[in-house]
Amino acid sequence: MDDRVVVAGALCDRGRLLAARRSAPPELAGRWELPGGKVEPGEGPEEALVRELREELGVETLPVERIPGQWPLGRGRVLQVWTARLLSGEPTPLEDHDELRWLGPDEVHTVDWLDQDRPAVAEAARLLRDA
Ligand code: DCM
Repeated sequence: MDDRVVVAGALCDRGRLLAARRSAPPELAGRWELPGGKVEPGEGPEEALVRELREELGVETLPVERIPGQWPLGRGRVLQVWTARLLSGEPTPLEDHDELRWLGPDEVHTVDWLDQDRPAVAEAARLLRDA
């Protein structure tokens, strides 16, 4: 069974991780996530991540490494997460989000992450701390 993959980015810059607050759909609005979206047919996951972060945040990014594991999202979808570096641009909530926040490794627990994002956020915080 091929699960449909949703990719998300643990976008890091100057020792901080980017958190994005969802504005939709209503059941997810107000919760925080690692920004990303669905991989389209024919697209590679890293290519999809770069596209999604460009569309949603207006930035150019470089995927660095996959955070091990994948997390079920329901309806046959799974979440996979890559760490990514900010190459250019200032993240701006262009679609799907209404607030962005850069969090240091000791601040990542200050926002209400989507449950399915929490293991990857914890690992990203650990990587930031060790960097
Ligand atoms: N999603 C998630 N965690 C993320 C990114 C997305 O749980 N870090 C979920 C929310 C949606 C689905 O993936 O159910 C598709 O995301 P989008 O609506 O942003 O394309």
